[in-house]
Formats: sequence, C-alpha cells, structure tokens
Amino acid sequence: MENGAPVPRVAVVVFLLKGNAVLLGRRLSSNGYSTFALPGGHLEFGESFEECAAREVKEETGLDIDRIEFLTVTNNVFPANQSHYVTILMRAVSADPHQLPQNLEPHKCSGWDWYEWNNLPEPLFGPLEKMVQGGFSPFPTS
Ligand code: GPP
Repeated sequence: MENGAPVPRVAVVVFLLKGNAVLLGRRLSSNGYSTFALPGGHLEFGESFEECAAREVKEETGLDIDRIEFLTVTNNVFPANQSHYVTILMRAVSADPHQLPQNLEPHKCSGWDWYEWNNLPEPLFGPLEKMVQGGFSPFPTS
C-alpha cells in the first residue's frame, strides 16, 4: 500500500478555552517555525475526534480536558513540505482550572500559555491566522 506518494492525513487540533483566552504555543518545526499554534496531532486508527483531542492535549501539555466539542473542519495543504491535512477543529476546557500547562514535547513547542482572543500574539500559524482573519470564533455564542 505504501508507495512513497504523499497522502492527506487527518489531524485534530484543540481550542482549549479559559474565559476569553485560548492555549497557544510557538511551533519549533520548520513548517511555521516560531508561529503560535494550537495543541493537536494525528488521528490514530480507531480513535474518535474527542479521544484524539484529549490524548494530544495530554501528551503535549499534561492537561486533562473536558466538554470536548466538534467545531469545524479545514483542508490544509502545505506544498513546501508536501504535507496535506484534513484538520478537525475541536474546543474544550481544562478539567481542572488550576492545573498548569507543561511543555511536554519541547522539541515541537517552545511552551504553552493562555492568550486573550481579542489580543492574540503574532505571528499566528498560517492556517489559524486564516481562520481568525475570516472571522472564526471558537467561543460559544450564548
Ligand atoms: C500540521 O502540523 C498542521 C496542521 C494540522 C494545521 C492545522 C491548524 C489549523 C489551525 C487549521 P504538525 O506539526 O502537526 O505536522 P507536521 O509534523 O507534519 O509539521
């Protein structure tokens, strides 16, 4: 089956919400180096989107999450590194609001912090920047 040709993969990324803030970290991989991005990663075989969201956030930040909900899906093609992701965007909150994020994958991220949605840091990772520019909000409307 594997012939070396690039194929689309499925990623799950999480808007971890705290009041009006979201959890972001600076990427250290060459694709979007030093831009601010959301926690997340590849969907594994047999996983639900919610399971993947919880696993990836736990692996990257040590945080346990709750109220995990599907938001939307985007199609992200990165010609520069021949990667293509169908990205499932979820939202969630910390199960324990007092738990602090840890940088558990320091080769991938320079550290996690909360940023107010109306005062986001720059530069954002391209696909996230595009969503923000398009008026997307991960917060519940009510
Ligand atoms: C892959 O980054 C990028 C995405 C899944 C884009 C999704 C972001 C949005 C806000 C829509 P990665 O670091 O997980 O993959 P790679 O290791 O291939 O760089």
